Amino acid sequence: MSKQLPEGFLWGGATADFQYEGGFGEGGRGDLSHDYETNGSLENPRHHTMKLADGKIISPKSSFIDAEDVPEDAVPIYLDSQYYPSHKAVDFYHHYKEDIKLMAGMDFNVFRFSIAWSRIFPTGEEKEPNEEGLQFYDNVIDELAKYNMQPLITICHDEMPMNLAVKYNGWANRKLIEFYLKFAKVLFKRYGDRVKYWLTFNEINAVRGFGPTGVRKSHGLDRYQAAHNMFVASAQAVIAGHEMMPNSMFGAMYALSAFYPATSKPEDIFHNMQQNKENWYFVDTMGRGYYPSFADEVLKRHGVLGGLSDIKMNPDDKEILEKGQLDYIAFSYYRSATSKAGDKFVNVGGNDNPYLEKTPWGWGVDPLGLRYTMNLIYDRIQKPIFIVENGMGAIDKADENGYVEDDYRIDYLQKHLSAMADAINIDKVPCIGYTMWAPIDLVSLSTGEMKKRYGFVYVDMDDLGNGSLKRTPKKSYKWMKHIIETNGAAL
Ligand code: BGP
Repeated sequence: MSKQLPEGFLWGGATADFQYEGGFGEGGRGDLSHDYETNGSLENPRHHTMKLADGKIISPKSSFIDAEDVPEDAVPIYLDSQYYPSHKAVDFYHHYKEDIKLMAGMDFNVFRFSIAWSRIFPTGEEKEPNEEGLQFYDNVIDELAKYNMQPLITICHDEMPMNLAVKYNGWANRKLIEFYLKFAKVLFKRYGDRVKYWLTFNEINAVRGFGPTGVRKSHGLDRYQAAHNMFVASAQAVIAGHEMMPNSMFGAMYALSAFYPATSKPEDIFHNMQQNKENWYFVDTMGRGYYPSFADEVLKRHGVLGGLSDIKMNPDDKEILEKGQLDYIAFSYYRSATSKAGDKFVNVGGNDNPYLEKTPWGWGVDPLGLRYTMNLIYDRIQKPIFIVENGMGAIDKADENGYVEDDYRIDYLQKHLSAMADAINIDKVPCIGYTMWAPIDLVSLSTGEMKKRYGFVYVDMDDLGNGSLKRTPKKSYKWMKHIIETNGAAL
């Protein structure tokens, strides 16, 4: 079966402002929760560290730390004498013309990026937006237009202005809906004439962004109250967006690893169905416009014993969710994992699958899992899908010119894109496009380091932010250009 994709398929790359942009403290940018994000490792003190009441300094191992694991008395300390992941990242802020030209060199026709909320509203509470911040993204969008590349804008990629995190404790507070909607409408008004595709949230099922450290919560009322507030914010943005931009299309993005039952034991298969409901809770509510029948069951599993009746809702929330349901379902896919009876319920991760090779970070490499996930989502929601993150984090070794022979990345992508083409051409799953994470090397979210590289283009910078920032195409750069210019036929 041909791998050639339908005419108009969108091929591109995906990034996130705090991992890519830099420009910290420039152009009126306020502090973001991810400037304090608990990334990092003790051996790499540049990452977000926290001070305990007794003065002890801790540096949580990763941004995937759960709020429950952060000591009550911990407060983020802001070692501005040290390099933080989001402060310089790889400086897209000053390199955007060069980077967009490099992406155009691969025949990209779409580029996914997020708007740093605190560039537009530094504290989140201002009445008027920051013009310098708006101007930066105007420049990016206009530069993309020079190469006929469509913007795919993520309104909120896990973060928020630090002030909102500290003052309101993030999304657990319904006030965030009002702040978010003000932010979104400013974007629609300013960019709506040039932007068709929007994502209201990144990986909303991870529910990140609590308190000053941006940690996530995997259990408890806060998590699911925050999720509800985000559902309402997303739906209201979709409603407003459709009114202000009649041709716009809205998705939200979900972290979707494929979960398989660890064995054919009925208990494992049943548990796996329950495990998948952890994510369908989010996909169904926003993709169909109402909470699924099993919502109470998921909530009770996570300590919300009264189910949906424990979640604070306004009388018109139900109608808002229905009217503001998504136009398409976007997701990130990196790996698959297994689950078995008795396992803790998680929204990503799961157990090792012994049948899969692993990346250096232990992520199971499973191209067929991508085709499987595409089918699962489409069968469930019957709306187009959009793969907005997929890629391989690897330890790239550059030669003296910065060139990397990344055959392993070509292999990973070839297999995943081939599986994607089968889902589209054989299984008839409608897919709007594919944006690879991440076209230009940038800072890893879970480690806060440069070591874990994804790009088609190598960036000369180390884990402590030292380097020339020189960009050098890797071997995969030319390979991807050929795949795109044949619209997949060369897969
Ligand atoms: C997803 C995030 C991206 C990106 C990706 C890769 O969860 O949406 O921001 O970071 O993970 O993960 P990492 O950077 O940890 O390798």
